[in-house]
Amino acid sequence: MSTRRVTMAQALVGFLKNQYVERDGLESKFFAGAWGIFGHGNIAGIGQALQQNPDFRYFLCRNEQAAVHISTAFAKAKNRLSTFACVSSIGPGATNMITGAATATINRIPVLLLPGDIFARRNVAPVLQQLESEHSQDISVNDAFKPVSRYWDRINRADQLPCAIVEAMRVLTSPAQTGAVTLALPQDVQSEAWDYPEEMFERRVWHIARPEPERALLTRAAAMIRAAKRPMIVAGGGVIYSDASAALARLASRTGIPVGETQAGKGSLPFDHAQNLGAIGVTGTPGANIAARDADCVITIGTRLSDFTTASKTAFQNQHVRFININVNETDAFKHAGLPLIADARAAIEQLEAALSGFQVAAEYANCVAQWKDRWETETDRIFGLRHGPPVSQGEVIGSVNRASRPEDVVVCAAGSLPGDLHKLWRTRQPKGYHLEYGYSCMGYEVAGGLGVKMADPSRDVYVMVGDGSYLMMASEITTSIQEGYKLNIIVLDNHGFSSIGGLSQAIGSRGFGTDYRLRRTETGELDGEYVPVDFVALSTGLGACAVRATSRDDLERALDRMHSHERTSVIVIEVDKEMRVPGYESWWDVPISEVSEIESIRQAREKYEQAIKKERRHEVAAGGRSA
Ligand SMILES: Cc1ncc(C[n+]2csc(CCOP(=O)(O)OP(=O)(O)O)c2C)c(N)n1
Ligand SMILES: [Mg+2]
Repeated sequence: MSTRRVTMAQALVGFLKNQYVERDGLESKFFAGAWGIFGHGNIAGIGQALQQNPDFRYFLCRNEQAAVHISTAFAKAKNRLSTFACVSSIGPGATNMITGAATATINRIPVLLLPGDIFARRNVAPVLQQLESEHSQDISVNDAFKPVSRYWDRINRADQLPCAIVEAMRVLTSPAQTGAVTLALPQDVQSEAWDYPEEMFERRVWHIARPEPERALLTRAAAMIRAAKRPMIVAGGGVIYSDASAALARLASRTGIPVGETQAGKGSLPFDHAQNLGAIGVTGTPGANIAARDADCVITIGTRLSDFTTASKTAFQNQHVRFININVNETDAFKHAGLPLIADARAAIEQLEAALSGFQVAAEYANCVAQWKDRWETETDRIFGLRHGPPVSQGEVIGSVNRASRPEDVVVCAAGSLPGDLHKLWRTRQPKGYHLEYGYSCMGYEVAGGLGVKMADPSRDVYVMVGDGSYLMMASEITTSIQEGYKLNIIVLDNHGFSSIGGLSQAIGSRGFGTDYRLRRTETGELDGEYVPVDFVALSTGLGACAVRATSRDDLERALDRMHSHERTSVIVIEVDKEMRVPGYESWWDVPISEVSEIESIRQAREKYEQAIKKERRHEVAAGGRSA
């Protein structure tokens, strides 16, 4: 066997740069390079290996958490067919990546994390940044990656690497298993040489399968749909990752079955497709939520059925409702006692369409769908057309940005009140036009995520819409976008704190406690003074962006216009009225309220809560579904 004597880190980089994936006959490189920050825990190992492999590009970011968000957003925009590796030193550099790892894993997006680790040889311990333990020397902060990784390993000997990296690749390229994969790299082992088999460095292509649904279950599913009076489809992220939008559009058009979209699934259909009722769930449209309420057969495709989609299990109220779950992931396919079609979304949709040939929903139901759609367009126009303030309303700002963007452009967002409003209002015209990280809803994802999306397809303009709270948490990657020459369009909606959690606080009777950015007043000892002054324009220009403030709607539209001519990352800061919210429609979310309290408003909220929770269903124990 011919071998190559290289360090463990050199072998790792040598392997990663030769990994490819193939789906539907199309091949692409799986890793677009590595993001990260060096420290003593990786500069001499992975850092040196990256330096001698310029064809595996190293990208320097400002925060390791951001490195993972950039990579996650890139991989999501690439339908999980490509991603980055993320490297860090030991200790804080490594643990900064844990939030990113959780974000990737919860959203089922592949990223490879390579945190440095303490010496395997141990004799010099405790090294700088080492967590010591009395009961084991086989522990480091990197053990904290275990619950947030789909595969976790520590390379304690150079010759362990080949066994670990093929497992890492298996998980990263598995549509059902994918998420963050962590290989912890002790800093001494990174620099140790071994005679690695030459074969390890050959080009390797990982096939991404499109598993087909089981025939017998597909036949049963088609029979269930044919017998249904009010069938409905819930489209999740899996529709988009599987590139199944065109297949779904055909199925919906031919059968007339309406579609509700989850956050990850928004964009599955263009907003004006005749069967697209838009957002479903807590942040859904009235049409989608009424359709869900009464549906007797719900066909879910590529969704985890999170509480935002199921309105905390209150969305589906028909006593006879049954679920058919199309999902590559077995756990998801069995949810709600559904008939499990464990399959690729596109393969299953195409086969279902064939099995449903000639089937159409009743004319009366089709009319309802058309009316709901019309009414929703009118409601969206009303919200976009408000002339509130100044400060203007958030809904108007969304309307202006939506109009300023082209169909192929992408809106990026993650946390706050914007995700719900965007879910309802954004008119998505292409499957990749709506990029929401709403699995982990991680404040700080927005700017970093925007950079990942832009890198995935520089021909699209990226509009990052971000609240002041999230912007303050991590605006740092503006600097990185300038370093790399990727232009982002960032709209900062400043409402001096948390509109989302502030609204929730009102709803639970807590009157906004701890959700405004206000100065502490000596008289009261509380945060109830003037607003904390923050100059977001100065912050943005300080990081290297062009930035302007807009105060009115006309101002905003002029600034959006001018944004097109800016060459580098550009920021518009606009104050929005926190109290002028987009309403909720026909839905509910379970946030438990104190059973006892000294505050009257909390007692009142609790009473309402006790009524509302009665609507929660136990679909998981329903007979039928899988045994039907
Ligand atoms: C990292 C992180 N911390 C806390 C939260 C909980 N949280 C959700 S939204 C929100 C407020 C976001 O504020 P901002 O970005 O200004 O958006 P707004 O609610 O004002 O629209 C908080 C604290 C979160 N999602 N992520
Ligand atoms: Mg805010």
